[in-house]
Amino acid sequence: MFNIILFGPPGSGKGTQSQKLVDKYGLVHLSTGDLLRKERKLKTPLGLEAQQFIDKGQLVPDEVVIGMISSALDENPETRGFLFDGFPRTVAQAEALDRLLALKKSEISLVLFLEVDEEELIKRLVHRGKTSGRTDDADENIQRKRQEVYKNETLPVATHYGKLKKVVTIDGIGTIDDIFARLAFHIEKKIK
Ligand code: B4P
Repeated sequence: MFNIILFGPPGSGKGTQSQKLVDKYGLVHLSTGDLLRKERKLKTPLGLEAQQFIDKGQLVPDEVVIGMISSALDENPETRGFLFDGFPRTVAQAEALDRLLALKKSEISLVLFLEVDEEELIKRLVHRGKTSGRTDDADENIQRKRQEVYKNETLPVATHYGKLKKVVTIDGIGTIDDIFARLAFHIEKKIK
């Protein structure tokens, strides 16, 4: 299996690029943000609990998202690989993912790290908030909180995979097509 993590701060374009990458490479797209929003829409107990964290710009507890990913891996036994988008967001999630993949005799092949400066991120998310209807996009204080949580809790995930020499940093500023070309270049180098 060829498994990719699309990594980066909130608003770096993970969701935007994931759509294009799964179309091109035939991977299964696993976005914990999308899975949590689906649970909320269905008003499941998990979705309602998760929303309380999301609305404050905090991370949803590890055991909740790890459980969701574990089920999604089991539901797709025949895939050629997964694209993880917005997961893992803590080192505990990364270690759990590594264990789940090892059980399937697989591993993370590549971590693509989208780098975007903070002011550009806030600008994008405030702009997205005008149309997305997402409660966590609604105000700039929540955006700043999310960036802070990213630096404290999520950035160490890059160090975890950096030690395993799996991380490639990509400039996340430019047009959506330019950034897609940069990502595709590194995927193709690795697939060969
Ligand atoms: P997510 O749904 O993962 O979303 P995100 O980080 O906000 O955005 P993303 O990076 O995907 O940016 P996008 O493409 O939309 O997380 C939401 C919340 O769920 C988290 O805060 C957390 O509470 C919870 N959660 C999710 N996963 C979790 C986990 N594993 N553990 C714990 N909690 C978890 O792009 C942003 C905007 O920029 C868009 O408007 C887009 O159009 C624009 N844009 C994209 N590319 C651009 C470009 N090149 N130039 C200009 N604008 C661009």
